[in-house]
Parts: sequence; C-alpha cells; structure tokens
Amino acid sequence: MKILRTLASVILSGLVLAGSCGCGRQAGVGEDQTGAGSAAGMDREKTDQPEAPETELQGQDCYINADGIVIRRGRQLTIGFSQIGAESDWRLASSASMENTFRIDNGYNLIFDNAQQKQENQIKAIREFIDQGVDYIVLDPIVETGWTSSLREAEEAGIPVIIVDREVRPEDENLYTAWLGSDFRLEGDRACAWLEALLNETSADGPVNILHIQGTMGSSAQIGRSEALFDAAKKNGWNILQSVSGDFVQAKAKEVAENALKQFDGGIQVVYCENDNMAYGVIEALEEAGITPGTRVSRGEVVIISFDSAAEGLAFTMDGKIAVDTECNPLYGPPLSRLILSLETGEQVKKKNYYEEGQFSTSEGISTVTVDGKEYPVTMVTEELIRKRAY
Ligand code: GYE
Repeated sequence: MKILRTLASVILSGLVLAGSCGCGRQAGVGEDQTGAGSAAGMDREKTDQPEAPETELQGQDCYINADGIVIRRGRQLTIGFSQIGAESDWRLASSASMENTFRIDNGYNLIFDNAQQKQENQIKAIREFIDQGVDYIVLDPIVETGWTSSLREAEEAGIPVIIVDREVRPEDENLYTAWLGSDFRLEGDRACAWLEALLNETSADGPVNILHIQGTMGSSAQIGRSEALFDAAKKNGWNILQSVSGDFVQAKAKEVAENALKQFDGGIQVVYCENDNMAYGVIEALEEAGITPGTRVSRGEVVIISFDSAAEGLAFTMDGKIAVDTECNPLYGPPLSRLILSLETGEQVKKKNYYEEGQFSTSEGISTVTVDGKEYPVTMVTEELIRKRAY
C-alpha cells in the first residue's frame, strides 16, 4: 500500500529522522524503549512488526519504503562514506546499514571507504571524494579533533558534509551540515546510575574497585562514556584501579583484563567496558581465571558493564554475564537517507540529531534509573527481544 503525502508533511511529522518509517504515524527515533521497536525498528530488518506502508512524496521523484529508506527514482545521488574500520560487531552493523540503504537500485551510488582505524586514511578519503565530485560526504570520525582543514576543503568544493556516530569539534561548527548519532555521555550516565543502584542493593563490603577498559582514545564514544564514569566514581567514592584502552576490540580487552587480573589478584569488583566486544573479551578472561561474571559482588562475582546492546551482548546479558548493557544504535542508513532528502529539498535540518536509546538487564530490582532528574526505563532482556534484534 502506498500513501500519498507531501514532503512537508513527512518532514513536519518528524519522520525524516524518525526511527521506523511508519509513515502513517509520528515515530521518533528509538521511540520504543524495549529495543524491539527502537534500534531494531530502525531498519526493520529481522523484526516481525507489521510492514509500514510506503509513502509516496507528492511532487518528488522518490518515496519512503517500508524500511524508512528514501528510494529515489530521479537523478542518482553519489555519497562518499568514510567508515572508521571493522573493529566491532557494532561497526559491521553500521556498515551494513549504509550499504543496504544507499544501493544502486535505491537510487544511490555509494563510495564506501574503510579507513582501517587511521585518521590519515579518512582525510585522504575525503580528498578523494572531493576529487570525484560526490554529492554528499558522510564521515564517521575516528576521533573528534583534527578535521578543520578537511572540512574546509569540502566547503570550498561546495560539498555538504554530514557527520554520523562520533562527533567532530572543528574550529567552526558551520563547517559541517548536520550530525546524527548517540548521546554518549548520557549512555555513560545511565550505566553508572544503574551500577550505583546495584551496589546500593547488594550492600557490598569495602571499597568498590573498578577496572575501566576504554574505547579508542579521543573518540566521542570513549570521551562521553569515560567522563561519566570519572564523575560517578568521584561522587560515589568508587576506586578506579586502572583506565586502559582496549580500542573497542575484543582481543585487546581480553589482554587488558588478563593483565589486570594478575596485577589486582581478586581485587576487582566491577569491569566497566566501553563496548560489547570488549565485554566479550573480559568474560573470556574472567572465566578462564575461574571467576564468575555476575551481580553478586559479596560472593566474589565481577559486575560487567557494557554498551551497544548488540544481539550477542544481550544474550550475555540474559545469561547474567553482562550485568547491564546500554544501547547504542548503529543503524544510520534509513534516517540518513531521510536527512539527505530534507537537504535535497531545501528543508531546514537540525544541526544535532540524537537517537533515543534503551538499556537492558535481567536484574529485577532496578526497573528505572534517573539521570539529571529524568527517569529512564531499564528493560528486562527476553529471548524474543534478542531474536528480533536487528544487529
Ligand atoms: O560503541 C563500538 C564501536 O562509535 C558508538 O564504536 C561507536 C562505538 C561503538 O566500535 O562498538
């Protein structure tokens, strides 16, 4: 079924950056905090939600399909996308979402560049995109700083740059058109609020010793999640034994955990991992050392805090090995296609576009956490939720 709507009505309904197309309703990004309809609903892949009708845009040579992707029938748009690398399951999901969205048969020509974790490769890719005369440059910046001259080059060439996922901090904010991603500080604050609630509940004896495994240093995801922990540790009197980068990579985090287990022999109560893959590495290290990941601190279990909420992360959460997993949405393709549609038609777009995200656990006692006076739900993980997960 196709519904005929004007472009303005689609945009005014908040749909351009909405999570699931649901053209007949006003869906916000990640509006459903269960995750089944938030992140999973972003691309609608693997979900059993009813198909949303397609939206025909009046006066436009395009329509929005049931997955929330803008399908173009007119002039093909060339998009140069500089991706960071392939360090995690999250990253693979974000690459897949971009590739599924900006396909030739959807009316796009996607030039995908994998920077292999090097900023210099991203800078080179931007230059190549400019030489190729792409219509849009999409950049997922590995770190926040060092982009001013690349953004200037794009500006001089008249090519709009859209930033996704991590942020940039150029000298002049006008050097990029818009950003679409997660509130990493809020993710960290929610994780720490949950830990605070757990520790109050379990009344663990003695100081709380935390091993902190950071993501790629200087990346927005690392900065936001680390700062949240530093502030919470100060406020609660937690002791951070060590903050070490595991670069968002499973094997590196496993090594960090193995070394820390030797160094702090039995003295770690919590491991704060800044993504799921690193949590998987920590679980391996703990189990090989005969330590149980869990929430019963007084019985020697080690509490693992994680981020992303990928299907495997949620499966570990269901098993009680990850204590709490705070969601981070990698499915950029569809909302980005709608943002580009807005730019193509000269509509005003917001500079910063945040996803709303969830948080998952199996601890029954903690059903909400409060950050800055706002209450956020903590969702119980179920088999069904994992099955429906789109990443
Ligand atoms: O958490 C991690 C990935 O930038 C939000 O990068 C992203 C992070 C994500 O490698 O898994």
